[in-house]
Amino acid sequence: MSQLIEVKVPDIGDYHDVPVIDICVIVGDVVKVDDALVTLESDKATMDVPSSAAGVVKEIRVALGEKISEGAVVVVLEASEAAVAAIPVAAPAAASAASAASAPVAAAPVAVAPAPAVAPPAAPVAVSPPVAGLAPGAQTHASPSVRLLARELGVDLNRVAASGPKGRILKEDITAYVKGVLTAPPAAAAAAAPSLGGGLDLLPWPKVDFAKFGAVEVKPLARIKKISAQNLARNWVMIPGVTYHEDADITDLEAFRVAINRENEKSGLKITMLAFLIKACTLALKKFPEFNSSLDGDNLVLKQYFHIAFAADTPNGLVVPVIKNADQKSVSQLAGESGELATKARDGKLTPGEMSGACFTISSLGGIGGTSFSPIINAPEVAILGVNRSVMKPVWNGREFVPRLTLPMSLTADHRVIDGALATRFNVYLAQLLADMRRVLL
Ligand code: CAO
Repeated sequence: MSQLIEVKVPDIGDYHDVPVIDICVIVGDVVKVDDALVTLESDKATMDVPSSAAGVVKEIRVALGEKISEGAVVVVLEASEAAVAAIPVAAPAAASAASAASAPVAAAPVAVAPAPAVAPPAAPVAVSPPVAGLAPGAQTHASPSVRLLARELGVDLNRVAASGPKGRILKEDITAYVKGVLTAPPAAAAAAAPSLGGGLDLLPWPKVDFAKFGAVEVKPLARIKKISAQNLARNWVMIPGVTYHEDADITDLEAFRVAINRENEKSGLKITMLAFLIKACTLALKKFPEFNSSLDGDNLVLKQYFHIAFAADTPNGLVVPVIKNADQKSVSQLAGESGELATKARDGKLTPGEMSGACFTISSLGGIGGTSFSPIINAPEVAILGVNRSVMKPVWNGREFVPRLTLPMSLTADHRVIDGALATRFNVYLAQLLADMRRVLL
């Protein structure tokens, strides 16, 4: 059994003679409850007239541009028995004869069968649903033309950020969404789906006209910043990195460094803390080989060489030169080579070969300050060590507090390869080496 239902313009407040700007169904369309049938646009608002029932569109009673008011029949639907049964459940305003009686729209009576568990078959009621554009809690708000555009472009409206009034999705929002997808870094977009189980469902980047709020200056990003931004974004999103903190007592090491540098003042060679860190890290990598590895599909590639990278701050952005076979070099050689590479980095003269092949990276902010941070792993490496400025701290030696020079270390490790216990063991060992570099000889 099927019934004909006239869907009418519901109560739309004080609006009269509102033009129809869109008709989003054609005869024969199958519609569900709340599907938009037509869109009306007054001088102040755009409103969808949603379907009050599920069924098949038999007749469209309005034309584009026609001006209609509350109570005008928009569409005639042929509802199946099941579809009709759904009407009062889906539309609470029409669920009782009382509310129907007080409904402002004098609709043609239709047979409505409420859910049997709730009530016996009710008297015919008017079907006058709320207007979707005005109803709170409705799903996505978009005019049919916008919906049509989204359908044509294969855009899921639930993913589009709305900028229109009352959360309405506009054509520009669809355009911005599509642009965002097309300009997303290909590596992140392509790689995210398989490893993260269905993609990230990220919203498009917010587009703001900053000049609306005050004066601005637009500066194109330096080439290095653009490249590193893409790498950093991918690494941040794709690596489950956890940062572990440890304090290393470098009181004796710093005293030794200062003494050696004083001794060598004339030669000009300056031993840096970074050089000691590189040395200590090569030993820690040898003791904990997982740190000297890379993920390659289902394999873990364990490297038998020890190339250490260090982040260098340059006027154009961050670059990461690499000291090859650092384990085979003395601390003096490491100091000399890192100094040369840092100078080349600042002058923009590093070759690609000097920036590739790293196993592990050190990011030293010690010359600047800070107490801790969370460095981002430089893929395909699996860990990075960050250090900040060393400070004197009172340390309890069992009898009293003594002043010790303490180096704050922040180690970020890829949890897919290195768990917390291993990372902490690595940190503790590194701190032991720095506390007493004689251990390097062992
Ligand atoms: N604690 C206290 N002082 C420190 C220190 C530490 N951990 N590390 C360095 N210093 C001191 C140095 O001894 C030096 O002092 P003097 O001039 O009195 O000798 C001063 O700070 C400057 O050191 P530096 O940072 O220029 O030199 P470096 O060898 O320690 O580091 C380099 C070289 C290239 C790592 C560094 O210049 C640099 O670019 N660091 C920034 C790295 C960075 O930006 N990381 C962030 C990456 S994530 O955004």
